[in-house]
Amino acid sequence: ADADADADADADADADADADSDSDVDCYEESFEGVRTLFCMEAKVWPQARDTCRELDLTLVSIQSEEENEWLYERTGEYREDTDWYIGFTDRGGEESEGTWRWTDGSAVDYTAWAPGEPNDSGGEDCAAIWRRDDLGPDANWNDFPCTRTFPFICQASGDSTGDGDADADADADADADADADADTDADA
Ligand code: 2F8
Ligand code: CA
Repeated sequence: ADADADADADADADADADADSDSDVDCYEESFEGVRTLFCMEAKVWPQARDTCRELDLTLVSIQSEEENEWLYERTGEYREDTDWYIGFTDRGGEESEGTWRWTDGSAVDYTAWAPGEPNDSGGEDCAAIWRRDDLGPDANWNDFPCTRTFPFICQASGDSTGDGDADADADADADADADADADTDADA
């Protein structure tokens, strides 16, 4: 068992070394109203996308306005229009949090842009993405997906000057620990 523990520790050290090297993360950097916003091209399950943003000292994007949503729709279309893109909006964490959507950076939820009929938790869906379906415009284009789907993702600096830029870390850790559909993908992380 000790040998296993050592092997695990080595694997962790390798993962950390990878995480520390920003050059491993394939993202395009832009600015929205002065806020660093990264479009990261490698499709990942939601928990891994969240962790990748954290490793860059960012969070998955939170969207505060129609202007920002339209900008993101336009920019994601430029980088890859044929896929959906993860954002930092989730109701993971089991029955208690089902239906209570939160931003991973702790922002207040005062703007949403769900597509018609969404979020519907269809078969268990707790992670939101900008849904780039052809029939949806830039105004109402979010959908909840299973967190195990892989999509490219958007990281952003927190606009929160209090510095509590990863306010949801605890809730997320609890959700990670939950023995739900995310468990398998988290084990791979
Ligand atoms: O891929 C998941 C996705 O599947 C459907 O859309 C294509 C569902 N829509 C309806 O059930 C109307 C989405 O809600 C679901 O997220
Ligand atoms: Ca859905």
